[in-house]
Amino acid sequence: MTLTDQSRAETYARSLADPDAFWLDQAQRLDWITAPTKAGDWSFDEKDFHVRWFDDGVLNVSANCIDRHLESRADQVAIVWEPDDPAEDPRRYTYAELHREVCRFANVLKARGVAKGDRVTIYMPMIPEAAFALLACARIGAVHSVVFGGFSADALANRMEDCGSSVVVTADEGRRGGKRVALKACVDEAAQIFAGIETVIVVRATGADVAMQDGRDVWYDDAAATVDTDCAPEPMAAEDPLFILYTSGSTGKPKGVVHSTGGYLLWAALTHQTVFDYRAPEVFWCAADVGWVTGHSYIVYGPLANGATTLMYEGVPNWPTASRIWEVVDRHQVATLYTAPTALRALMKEGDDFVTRTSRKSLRLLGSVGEPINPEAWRWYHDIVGEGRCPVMDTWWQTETGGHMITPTPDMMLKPGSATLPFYGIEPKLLDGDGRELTGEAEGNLVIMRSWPGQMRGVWGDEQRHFETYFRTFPGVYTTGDGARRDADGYYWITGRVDDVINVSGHRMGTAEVESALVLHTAVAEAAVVGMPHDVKGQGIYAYVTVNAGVDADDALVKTLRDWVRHEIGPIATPDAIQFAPGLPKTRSGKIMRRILRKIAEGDVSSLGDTSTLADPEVVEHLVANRVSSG
Ligand code: 6R9
Repeated sequence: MTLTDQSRAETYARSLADPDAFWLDQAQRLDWITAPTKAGDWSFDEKDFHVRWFDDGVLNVSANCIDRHLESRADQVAIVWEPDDPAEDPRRYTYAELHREVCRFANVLKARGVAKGDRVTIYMPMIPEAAFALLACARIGAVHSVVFGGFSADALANRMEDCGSSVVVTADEGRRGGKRVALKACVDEAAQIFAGIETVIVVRATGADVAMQDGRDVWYDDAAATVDTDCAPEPMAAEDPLFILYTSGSTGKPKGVVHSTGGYLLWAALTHQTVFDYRAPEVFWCAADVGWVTGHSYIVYGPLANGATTLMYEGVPNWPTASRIWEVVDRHQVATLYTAPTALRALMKEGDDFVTRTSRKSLRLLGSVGEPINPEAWRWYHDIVGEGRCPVMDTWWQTETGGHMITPTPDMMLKPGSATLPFYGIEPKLLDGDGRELTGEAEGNLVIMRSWPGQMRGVWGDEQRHFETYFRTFPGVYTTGDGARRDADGYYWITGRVDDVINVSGHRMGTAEVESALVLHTAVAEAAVVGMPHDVKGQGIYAYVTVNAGVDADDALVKTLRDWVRHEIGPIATPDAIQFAPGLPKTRSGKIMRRILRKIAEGDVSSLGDTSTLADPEVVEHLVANRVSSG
């Protein structure tokens, strides 16, 4: 590999100047059954829209993440698992053991009739079997769709129906922060909603007594006892889909973002290696949940493709105490910790003692992801957690991008709060609202000019939606939905979403989704949801609700509606504030003026801007007078 001996700027310049040579060279990081002779083949033009990478290459992702390491590191730990309860023992799986576990899981899936191209839903707690399930799908060419264990039965059913998945892998229960999560019961509820659920594979995680339905439900242990521990990896075309992951957009239902086999894996592996300067067998800890893209790329695929020891943590950062995350670092001698600003802000509030009473000497590098990191949290992470010796990698990317896009590398000059510079092959630009390029120091819509290997390949079952969402607003470029500022050094500062997506604790939530859930309740006539600043979560959810005639808009209803949304979507969608509104500010054509609702939610009522197009200006006065604070 030629990367390590060249400076970032030189390598970056080469990646743009001769992309074919650069990417075919990079592709050698992977083990190919048939090596590709082509790099990128793509067009963002409407009439010829397509994105393909390494099109004639053939490989298997699980063989890249496991089998190819067996010769040199069979006995190295691949996955170290830290349980929710610190009194319990961690579990460790070497690469040899991982091979056995994944083969067995793959054979269980096969025995239940799962074949190449079939969709398998994974609805799991953070236990090693979740990683085994992902890799088992990859091994046999099944397309996995992980649904975060905090999503509701309804959300699970919708996602299964959307991708036509009849098989779900789950556990009896999950555990987080000392609490139990009834996963299997949720699957049972989902099966009442979506009748297409034919097979439920249940991993015994807590030993809870759960109902099992004959013919449909099977205990993983029982099934695994009857299968072989070897399973040949399925040869896959580079462009075959590896997984679907649902993510929220500004309109409609969540989209099933589709990622490829070859390009995605290369992107995950290259960014993990380069951005974190990964050195095997150091322990790498990405403290995300495998239900989000961060978990896919930086707990499972990137680290394992690089022969890393990856840490999987079942619990939450602040349980049983605010020292837990640092105790886990010490217990497993973690070299790199990759987490979200929301966790840092929550821990920061608890005081430095919880940090300083731990050692953290093993830490070499820190990472941040999921939302803009405020300079104060950045400095605390750098100075207190890392004692000034660990560079902070603030990595900007999205579910759609597969891996890091704008990010520092450890040798660079850093600025607290800036994601710094584009990664290899990434050519960002800032555009004004009319699509004109802004040069030099500027702030505008962040777009990406050319394709990269980790780019999403489609929206499951809806090619047109892919184009409309990302390539319609500004023709010929990928629109990120984020705003950014570029400073005099060319460094990028992400300012947040410019669309109707809010970022709650680093998790994406579409305002339209929360609105649809609210209006499903019989008490609600109309609802409008916006983001509001929140000192720990980054953004909170502020809902304006108009109730139906005869309904009492009281505190009891606030609680009812919060519980309702929690049940409809999941706890992460629970509104932080609900304001009852006799009317919503609308234009004469009936369009809700969200700009005004956002300002009121922010408490910034002195600058409501132009309200002359409002159909009924008095509505705004009422909203301002009755603004609620979160709680
Ligand atoms: C990886 C992930 C994507 C959205 C993205 C942006 C925000 C992520 C960020 C960041 C500022 C960072 N975001 N990382 N904003 N600085 N380092 O989080 O994917 O869940 O799809 O969210 O998150 O707004 O557009 P996803």
